[in-house]
Amino acid sequence: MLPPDKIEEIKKSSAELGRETEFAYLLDHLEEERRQGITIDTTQVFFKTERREYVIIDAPGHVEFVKNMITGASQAEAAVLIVDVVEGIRQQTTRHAYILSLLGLDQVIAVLNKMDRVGYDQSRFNAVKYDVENFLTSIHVTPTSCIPISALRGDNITSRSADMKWYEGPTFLESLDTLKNTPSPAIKPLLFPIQDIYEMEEQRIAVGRIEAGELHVRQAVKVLPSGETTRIQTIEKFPSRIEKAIAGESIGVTIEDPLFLNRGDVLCRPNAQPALTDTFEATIIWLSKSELNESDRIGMRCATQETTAKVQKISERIDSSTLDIIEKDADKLKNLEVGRLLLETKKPMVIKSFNDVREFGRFVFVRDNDICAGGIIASEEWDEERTTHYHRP
Ligand SMILES: Nc1nc2c(ncn2[C@@H]2O[C@H](COP(=O)(O)OP(=O)(O)OP(=O)(O)O)[C@@H](O)[C@H]2O)c(=O)[nH]1
Ligand SMILES: [Mg+2]
Repeated sequence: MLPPDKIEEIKKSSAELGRETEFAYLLDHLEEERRQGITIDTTQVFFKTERREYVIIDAPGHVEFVKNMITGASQAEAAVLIVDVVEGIRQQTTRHAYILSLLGLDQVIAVLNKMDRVGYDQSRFNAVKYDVENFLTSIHVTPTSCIPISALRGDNITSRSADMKWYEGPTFLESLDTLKNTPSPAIKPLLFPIQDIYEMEEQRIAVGRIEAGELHVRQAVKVLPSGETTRIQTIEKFPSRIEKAIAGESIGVTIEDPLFLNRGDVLCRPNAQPALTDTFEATIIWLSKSELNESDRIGMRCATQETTAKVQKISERIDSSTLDIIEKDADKLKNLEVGRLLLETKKPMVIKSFNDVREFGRFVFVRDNDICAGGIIASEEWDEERTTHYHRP
């Protein structure tokens, strides 16, 4: 599906850097990425099959860029975990897989790449497959398939490999088409976090994206955290006006009463109000050279809500690449470590478990204008089991 001028550009850039045609450059646009042969930033590419449309978000593997990887992964519905079959499982494989499970991404396709470099050997594939599946199972991720490929030569990508007749599973493309669509949260009670207020022609329009449920004109709504109630007067979906909007839509609303809505307010149904809480447990991955200490106060953003959170307790400190618990009741977290925390926020927040409503189940920590952690709200399934030790077979 690549347009010819794109292929030309890749050939030219590869030649200039003295390499064979490097399809990796399709996703690595930055000069620095091409020169060093690594991905730094995330890139999106679009394509479609007969079944559906896809957006691929390419994410970097290198440990220095975990933050970018998380940015990419947090927008995804499914993940493709690529393992070099020559190298087998490495630290970056386990760390990335763990982050996927941390983000609740449970649809994962594993591909074992560079089969050409091991002579398309079935036993090498089986050995690495065994490791990968064992590891993923230990963190409660079940790969939908595990596919031997050569990205360079196109084996088992869109068509079956002539050099791996022993492989009977799906090609990569076939396996993409078996992924399930994430169910729409429209059937849940309304959650509409307000992102901004536009003042237009004497009107105040509150804009944002509906994260759960639906909203219609004249519907009664409650504003959180204030608790005031009003009714929806109009729903604007520029440039037109609509009667009803559902989860996933970005809209603007005006209300019947002269209340002052603000960024960070959440509109819900008066009879289906989410709990407001200021104390909860969460799991985070800490991504800053400076440490996070117990009792620290740190900026927190969840959906459009912003507050300051105090770290009441670090109940576990976990190595993100081995999943080993380094320490219980720790007093600090270091770069790239995972922590289970008890947090207390300055103002009451609408918080949901990640499995319930994604946008209200994840958050970031901000210090000195820099995002330094990503986290999710511990759900019922997020228990001791998930942090069991992993031992390579
Ligand atoms: N022999 C062989 N080389 C491959 C294959 N797939 C990729 N490569 C080479 O491996 C190198 C790295 O490829 P990339 O696509 O940049 O790898 P990546 O996983 O995106 O790397 P990061 O994004 O930096 O983590 C490039 O030189 C590719 O040409 C393959 O199937 N066979
Ligand atoms: Mg890359």
